[in-house]
Amino acid sequence: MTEPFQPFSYINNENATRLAYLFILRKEEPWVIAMVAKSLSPDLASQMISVLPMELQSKVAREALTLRQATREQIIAIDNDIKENVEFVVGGMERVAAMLGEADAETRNNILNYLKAERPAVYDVVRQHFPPEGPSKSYGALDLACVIIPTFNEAPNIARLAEALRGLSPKLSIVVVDDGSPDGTGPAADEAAKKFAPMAVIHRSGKGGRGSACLAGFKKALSDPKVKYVVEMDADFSHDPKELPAMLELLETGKADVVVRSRYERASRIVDWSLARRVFSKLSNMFARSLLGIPISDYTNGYRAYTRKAAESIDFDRVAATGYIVLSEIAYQLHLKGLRFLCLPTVFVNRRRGQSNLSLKEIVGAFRGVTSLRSRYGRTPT
Ligand SMILES: Nc1nc2c(ncn2[C@@H]2O[C@H](COP(=O)(O)OP(=O)(O)O)[C@@H](O)[C@H]2O)c(=O)[nH]1
Ligand SMILES: [Mg+2]
Repeated sequence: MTEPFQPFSYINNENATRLAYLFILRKEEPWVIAMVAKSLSPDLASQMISVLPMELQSKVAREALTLRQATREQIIAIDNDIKENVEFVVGGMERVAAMLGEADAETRNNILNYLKAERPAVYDVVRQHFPPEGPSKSYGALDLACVIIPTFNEAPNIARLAEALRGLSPKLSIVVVDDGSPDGTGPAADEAAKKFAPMAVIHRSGKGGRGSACLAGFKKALSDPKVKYVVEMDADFSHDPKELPAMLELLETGKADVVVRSRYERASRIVDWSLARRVFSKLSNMFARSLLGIPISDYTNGYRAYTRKAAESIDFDRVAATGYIVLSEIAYQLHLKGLRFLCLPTVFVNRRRGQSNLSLKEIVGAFRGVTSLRSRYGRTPT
C-alpha cells in the first residue's frame, strides 16, 4: 500500500520562515500561499505567515476564507517546486543573489538581515553582491571613487564597461590608460569619455605593460583631491562592476586599506579558463605567497580597491616591473608599510571578447619578478 500523499510535509520549524521568504521573493500568488498554509500545522502556518508583509498577510487571510480548491495535480506541482526551492538559502548562492537582485530594496534588506542572524555563512557570501546598508550609503563611496582601467585591444569592451560603471554612480570617475592599441581602443575610449563623463583617457605610445599603465592611472587619480578611493580593474568584464560597491564598503567602514577580489576564496569561481591557465595562476600564487607572505589569497587578480592613503603610500619610483607582476610589487610595498588587506570572493569570467594579453614572456617574467622582489625590498616591515 502506498503512503497517503502528504503535501509540504518537509516544512518544519527550521524552514518555515525561509518558506515565507521564498514566497516574498517570488511574488507568489496569495491563493497559493493560503493553500500551503492550510496544509501546515497551525503553529507552522502562523510562523510562516507572520513573516509576510502586512498587506500580503491580509490577502492570504482572505484567500483562506474563500476556500479555493486546488486540483491534486496543482498541489503536487507546487509541492515539488517548493521542495526544490525552499532550501535555496543553503545551496545555490547565485540563485539567492539573483532573486535578491530582483526584489525591492526593503525586501532585500529584510532578507539580508534574516540571513545575517540565522545563516551567517550564507550571509557572508550573499552580501558581497549587495551592500547591506542599501544603496544610499555605498553610493557615497562610489561617488568618491576613481576606477582605473588599463586597456590593450579592448575596443569591443571599453564603452560597455564605462556604461556599466556609470550605472553604479553618476559621479564616480573613470581613467582609461590605453597603450596605442592597434584595434582602435583609444578613439573608442575617447568617444565613451564624452558620453560617460567624468572619464579621462591617457594615451601612451607602445605597449608598456598592465602594471605600468595602472601606475600612470594612479597618478592621474590622485591628482584629483576629491578622489578618496582608487580602484583598478580589467577592461574585459572578467571583473564584474557589480562587485565594486561591497569592496568600497570595506574601505569606507575602515575595515581595510586595500580590498582584493580573490579567485582563491572558498566562495569564488573561475569560469571558462583552460586547465593550463588555472594551473599557472594557482602555481604563481602559491609561489608568490611562499616568498612574500602577504596575507592575501590572490596576488595576480587586478581587481582591487585602495583607500587614498594606501594609494599614496605606493612608492611609484621604486616599482621596477611593468607587467602583471606590478600587482605583487604594490601589494608587497603596502604590506611592508603595515597597510591592511582584505580579500573578498569573486566570480571571475574569462573574457568573452578580444584576446588575452598574457604571453609566455610575461609568465616567465612573473616568476623571476617575484623572486627579485624579496631581495630588493628585504623582509621586515618598516
Ligand atoms: N594599457 C595596457 N593595458 C594592458 C596591457 N596588457 C594588458 N592590459 C590590460 O590589462 C587587463 C588584463 O589583461 P588581459 O589581456 O585580460 O589578461 P588576462 O586576463 O590575464 O588574460 C586588460 O584590461 C588588458 O586590456 C598593456 O601592455 N598596456
Ligand atoms: Mg583578462
